[in-house]
Amino acid sequence: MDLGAGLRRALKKLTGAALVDERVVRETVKEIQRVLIMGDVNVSLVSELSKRIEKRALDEKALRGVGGREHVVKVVYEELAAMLGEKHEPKIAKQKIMLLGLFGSGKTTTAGKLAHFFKKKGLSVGVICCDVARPAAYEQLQQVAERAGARFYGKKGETDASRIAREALAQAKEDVLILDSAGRSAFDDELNSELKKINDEFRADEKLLVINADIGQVAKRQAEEFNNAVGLTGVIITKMDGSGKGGGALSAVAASGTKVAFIGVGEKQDDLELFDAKKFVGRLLGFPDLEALMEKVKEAGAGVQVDEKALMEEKLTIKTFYEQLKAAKKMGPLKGIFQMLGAPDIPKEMVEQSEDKLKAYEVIINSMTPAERDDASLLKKSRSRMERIARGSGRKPEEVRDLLSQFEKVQKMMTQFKRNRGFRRQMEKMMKGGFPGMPGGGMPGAPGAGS
Ligand SMILES: Nc1nc2c(ncn2[C@@H]2O[C@H](COP(=O)(O)OP(=O)(O)OP(=O)(O)O)[C@@H](O)[C@H]2O)c(=O)[nH]1
Ligand SMILES: [Mg+2]
Repeated sequence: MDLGAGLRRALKKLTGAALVDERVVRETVKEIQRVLIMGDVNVSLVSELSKRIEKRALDEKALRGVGGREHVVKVVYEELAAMLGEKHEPKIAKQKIMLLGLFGSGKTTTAGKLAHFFKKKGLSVGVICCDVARPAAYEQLQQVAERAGARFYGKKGETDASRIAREALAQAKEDVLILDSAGRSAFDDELNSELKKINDEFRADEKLLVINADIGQVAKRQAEEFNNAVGLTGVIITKMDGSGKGGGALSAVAASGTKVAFIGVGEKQDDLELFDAKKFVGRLLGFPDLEALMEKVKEAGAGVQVDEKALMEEKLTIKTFYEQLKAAKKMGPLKGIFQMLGAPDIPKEMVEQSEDKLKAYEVIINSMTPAERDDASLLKKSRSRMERIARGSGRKPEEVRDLLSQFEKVQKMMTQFKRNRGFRRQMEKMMKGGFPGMPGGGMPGAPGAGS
């Protein structure tokens, strides 16, 4: 599972919980911890991060209801972003940049993008083709350089890449020099020694690993290999416009101890963004930014509020029954939540009762004592109580009986439902996540309620 998906799932624990209390926060943090460690993020980094998340989540604000939920998600978001570093600020000055990476990761394209970037900043740029492995590499970079208005350095037919680097360096007068190296299908000894030789000659200020957002966990190993060879100073993640969420990049960055410098978001020279950790984490979690994420959390929270009321109520009383009836009438039967759990819905005929009838129920209920509202069995046992209520509310005794029989129907339904193991399981599953409304979230399958 990629890191982004894992984190999204961990957060669903939070958004799916009926109540965000200390236990839920701790469980969420534990889950995030597990996901990060499985994602090969450095263990001490993970432990530090989760300690900070837990402390901030529990200390900073009262943890009740939607506010608490949002707060925790925000803390997770901010701490992940902090771990990735802040916004990258490239120096706009004379410098040498070396691009490294495996086949097709986007090195050559990125060389063009960077050339374009520095040209726009008013610096002169030269690009050097040190890819001696692929026959068409020379022409490709030449075209890229031309488009960016950069000077091109290369030597056709040369097999020693370090020699090209040395000669280019001897000639070049440009402010920014960008060296494009050869890729491989996997890191091997040959690439290792080639890169070391180039590095010895070129002595780059920036050694940037180019990785594709799609690659997932192998990013960590790649980062380590390249880092061991030449010592990376940063990472560029390409193809962030594609399906990849860049989860692996988090591990790559953590593993190499560097920061993300840029991200590629398309094939054109303008499709390069300065890395912004907050935006990146937003993408990782499936949302473009914090605001969009908060919006979604609010929505999920709103959904759970209904759930909380309807399902967490330990005891169904006349009062809660009436509230549910009113709520059900307003928004339709509690379909989303009840049916999803395989629960019987509040009977349709009850929900479809007329406004008049609901009004009548209300006056009847208002004539009950608090004890009666809390314990309907008091009424069932006592004819005189029923008559008193009918008199007090100005309704017919049949109406009071009708209300009671409807209440009992629902009560029975709920009792059966709660006793049902399938229901309990589904409840637990729902509390642990799987609540619809989060990215990648699905509805738990609805088993039959009866058994
Ligand atoms: N959508 C998208 N495509 C990209 C991006 N960066 C690169 N590409 C595409 O990825 C493919 C490979 O890019 P190259 O720049 O040739 O990759 P490379 O690392 O130089 O490849 P080798 O030299 O063969 O190792 C090309 O089709 C690029 O257009 C990006 O940010 N977004
Ligand atoms: Mg290339």
